[in-house]
Amino acid sequence: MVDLIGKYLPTQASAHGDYLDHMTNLVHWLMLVLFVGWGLYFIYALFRFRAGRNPQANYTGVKSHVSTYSEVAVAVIEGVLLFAFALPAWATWVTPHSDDADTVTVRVVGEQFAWNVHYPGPDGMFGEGDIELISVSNPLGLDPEDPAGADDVTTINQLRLPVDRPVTVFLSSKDVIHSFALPVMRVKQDAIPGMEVAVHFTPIMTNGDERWEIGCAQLCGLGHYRMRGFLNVLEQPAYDEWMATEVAKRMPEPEPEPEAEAAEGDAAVAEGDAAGE
Ligand SMILES: [Cu+2]
Repeated sequence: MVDLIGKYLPTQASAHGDYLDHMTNLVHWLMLVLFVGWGLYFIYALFRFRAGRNPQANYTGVKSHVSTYSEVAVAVIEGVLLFAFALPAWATWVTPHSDDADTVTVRVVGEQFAWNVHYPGPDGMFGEGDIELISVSNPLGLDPEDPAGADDVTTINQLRLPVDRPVTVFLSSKDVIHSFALPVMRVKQDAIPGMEVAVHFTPIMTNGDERWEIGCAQLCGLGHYRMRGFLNVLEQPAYDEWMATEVAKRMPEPEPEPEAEAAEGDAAVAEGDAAGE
């Protein structure tokens, strides 16, 4: 069953994904048993209670307790799946990562029909935003005056993450309910206007040549079908390089004055030395 289902599942690339796939397998085993069981019973009932053999209806009904026992058994198995597997699993991926310093934090804001991605930049702080400032060129409404936002990096439909580091996505929406789906990360979470929901996962492999999608898993309007982004998981150096390039685009000359002064000072000293000799 694991292999059979695995064949149809997308790549599994997150730390918690195997657990979830394991649960999917267990649920499918239960469904297979129920499907075959009910199917056999249906055929048996067609044959056993056929009109030819039962010209007169029987008003007493079934006296055996088999059906009660089997239903209790199914309920018990479902209870085990829920309490022993599903709830503990859910608890692990709604619990924030313990290592704060290592966690990559990203904001993702859904809109009709795109995913806005917002990185806090080197200072680790998200710049403030304001609904009033939202425009075509500023889809997140970031405040250009806010120093915390000066080094922030934003992208549309492109989520880049480093491999093997815990990730927390703060998810929200600008308009209607969307659903942030990263199939390869086994992540799916509704993006709800007015709420910020934290999503925790850890990518354990890079995407290499594969194209990994960000899907919207909630019918959100006419353009829902094209609300599609891409997830790139990179090695740490490649990620750092990309981030540095993006930051440089937004802050073309980081602290130009002190550097220039220092250079001038050095030159003056050099000239002085030369004159002294
Ligand atoms: Cu959507």
